[in-house]
Amino acid sequence: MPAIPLPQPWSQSRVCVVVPTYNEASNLGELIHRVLELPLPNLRVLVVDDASPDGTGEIADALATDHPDRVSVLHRAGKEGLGRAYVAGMRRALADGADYVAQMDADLSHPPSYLPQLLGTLLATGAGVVIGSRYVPGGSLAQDWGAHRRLLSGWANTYLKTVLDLPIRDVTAGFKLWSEEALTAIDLDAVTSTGYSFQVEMHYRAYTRGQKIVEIPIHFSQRQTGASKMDLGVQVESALQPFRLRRRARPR
Ligand SMILES: Nc1nc2c(ncn2[C@@H]2O[C@H](COP(=O)(O)OP(=O)(O)OP(=O)(O)O)[C@@H](O)[C@H]2O)c(=O)[nH]1
Ligand SMILES: [Mg+2]
Repeated sequence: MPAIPLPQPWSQSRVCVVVPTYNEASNLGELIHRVLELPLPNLRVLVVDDASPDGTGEIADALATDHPDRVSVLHRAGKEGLGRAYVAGMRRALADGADYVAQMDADLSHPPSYLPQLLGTLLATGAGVVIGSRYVPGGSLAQDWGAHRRLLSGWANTYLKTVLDLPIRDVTAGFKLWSEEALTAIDLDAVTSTGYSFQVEMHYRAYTRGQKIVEIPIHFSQRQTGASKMDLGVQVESALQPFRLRRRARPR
C-alpha cells in the first residue's frame, strides 16, 4: 500500500537521521530501505562507520551511490565508541544544514516507522528533543528480552535517574529527534562520553540547559542479526559518568 503523503510541515522539514555502525553489514541495507520509504522526502541518512571489518562501510558507500541525494557516509579511522561517532555525525548533520537531527541504532531495534511521529510531536510541542521511550505508558520492550536484560535495563534507568535527578522515564533511550536549536544549546563539542553513556549525558545537558523534553511510546525490538557491541568498558563508563556529570555541574 503506498504511504499516505504527510502535510507540508513534515515533508519540508530537513531531517538528518544519524546512524552509527560497527559491524552491521546484515542490518544496514534493510534499515536504510525502511527509512527511505517513509513519506518524508526531505529526510536524509548519515551513516557513521568506524571502519567496520565486516564491510559495513562499503555497503554504506554503495547505498550512498544508489541514493546520492539522500544517503551519505562519514568514515572514521577506527572504533572509538558510540558517543564519539554520534558527536561527529551530529556536527556533520548540522554543518550540512539539518533543522532536525534524529539518532537511531542500525540493528532495527528502533523501528523506522516511528520517525514521522517523532517529527510530528516535535513540531507540535516545540520540544528540544522527543524521545522514543520504552518506559512511558504505551511503550514496550522486546518480548524476547530475558528477565536478566529487563532487570538490568530497569535498574540502570532507576540508578541514573536517581543520581542525576532527571524527569525522564527512559533515560538510556537511543532513539530520538533533536531540534537544531537544542543541539546548539547543548554544545556538542563539550560532550565527553565515548560509549553508550552519551545518551545519558545528552539528556542531562538538555535538561540542565532548560530544553523541553517530550517522550512518546515506542516498541523496542531485539536485534535479529549481528552481535551486540556492549562491553565491560562501556558499562563501567555508564556507571561512573553520572557522578562526573554532577561534579562538573556543581557551582564552584
Ligand atoms: N560507529 C560506531 N558505532 C557503534 C559503536 N559501538 C556501537 N555502535 C553502533 O551503535 C548502535 C547500538 O549498538 P548495539 O550493539 O546495538 O547496542 P545494544 O542495543 O545495547 O546491544 P544489543 O541489544 O545487543 O543490540 C548500533 O548501530 C552499533 O552498530 C562504535 O564504537 N562506533
Ligand atoms: Mg542494539
